[in-house]
Amino acid sequence: MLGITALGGYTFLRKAGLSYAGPVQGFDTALPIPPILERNNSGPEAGRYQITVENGENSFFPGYKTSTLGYNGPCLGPTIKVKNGEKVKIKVDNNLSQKTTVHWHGLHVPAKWDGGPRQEIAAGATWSPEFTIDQPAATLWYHPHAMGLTGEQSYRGLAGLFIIEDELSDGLDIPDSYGIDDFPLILQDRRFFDDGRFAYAQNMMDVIHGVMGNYLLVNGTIWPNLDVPKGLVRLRILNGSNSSIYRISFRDSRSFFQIATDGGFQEKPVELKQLVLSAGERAEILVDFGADAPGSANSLLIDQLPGNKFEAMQFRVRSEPGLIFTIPEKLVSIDWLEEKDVSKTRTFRMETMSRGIGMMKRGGQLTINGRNMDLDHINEQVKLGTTETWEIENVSAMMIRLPHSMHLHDVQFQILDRNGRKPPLSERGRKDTVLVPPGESVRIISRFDDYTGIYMYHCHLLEHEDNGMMGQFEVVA
Ligand SMILES: [Cu+2]
Repeated sequence: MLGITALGGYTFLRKAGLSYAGPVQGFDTALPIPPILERNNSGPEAGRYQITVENGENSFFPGYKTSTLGYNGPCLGPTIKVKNGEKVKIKVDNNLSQKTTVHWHGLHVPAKWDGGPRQEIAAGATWSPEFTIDQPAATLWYHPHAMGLTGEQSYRGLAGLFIIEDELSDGLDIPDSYGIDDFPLILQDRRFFDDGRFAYAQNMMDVIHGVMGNYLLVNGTIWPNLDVPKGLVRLRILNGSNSSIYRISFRDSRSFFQIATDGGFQEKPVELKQLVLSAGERAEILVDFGADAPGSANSLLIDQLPGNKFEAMQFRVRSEPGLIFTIPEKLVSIDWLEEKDVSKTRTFRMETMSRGIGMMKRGGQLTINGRNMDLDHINEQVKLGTTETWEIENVSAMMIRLPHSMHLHDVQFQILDRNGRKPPLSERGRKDTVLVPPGESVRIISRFDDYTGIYMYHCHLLEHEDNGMMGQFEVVA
């Protein structure tokens, strides 16, 4: 049932109930699984891949059409799946009528192939990055990152997964059959005008708080269902929203096991009943449906913090067991970085100036260390091959308490502490994005190896990023 709600002079589509208890749709669309991007060649030379950024049209509701952006299709993009050590050449054709970029979020690649705002692809142009995968198995992703356009282009549909496998992941006895017992879940919330168009960033509140949607999309679909084997299932979860923080749980409050953070496997599975991911973060989890009755249903609940509650999708347990797996005792060993090896400590103050709200749309009031993003200014210089501690503070003005989500390009870091305390088990591992709640301080440690050049650090709440909460660090020899 669709209703209409008015907000700030605009009218939006609104579902009848906004709580779990409220009426929901029938979960009658099967969850689409993004296809694996096929190589255009075979043999030992570099794998060649094609990505076309294009305009499209999608029907999120029966009878409504939404104009969208997608990679190789109308919405989202194919999953790129490669092995560690593999050399890849990706040809990106920009068929849009505006510039874009393709950023490999979480990948450790040379600065010129990073796909940040310094690597613009003009309308109609082609960009051909090539790099060798040099990092452990992980669920990473790719998305646009052009100056001032990241939020809108992402909102309209541009995002895809980038999965790396390695010998360790191949050797683990866990589900890894893509689309059979190993499922990607790209979570995004969206708001629509009453004619079905995406309602992107219309007022100041949208810039400050991020654009909060009242519909939850899983792999680009509202209220999908997924048939799962009666056994252990692996979910690769991406918070692909623009600015939301999600608390993820199951309708029956069952336990599940987190096995990976942003940048790869954790040392051992972490038992959880709920998991919080901020915009840009990923986690892999194992869920056991082995004791569920065939034909029974469960659902994935998502609380937007603070905001809507979504019954996002339904799992339906098949009668066949699938392959038999158990939760492993141990996953991998992580090379923990140590503070004794740190050669430099830096502080990053993420700040919102309440006095400047009226100016925010022109930029300037969402800052890091008092500065707005400037492509002509290098904020930090980092020496190649060194280890650093970055202390990230969320300085909240009296009236405005906003969360931020700090993302570093180039590296996977580790969280040393949150407000002086060790991070929760769910955050112990390789990370590239970290939630920094209002008033809090997070210390991370990272090594800057292999590549010199200019990379970004920024808030991954995309409306904050687009309004200047970003800076550049240059790795120098
Ligand atoms: Cu932010």
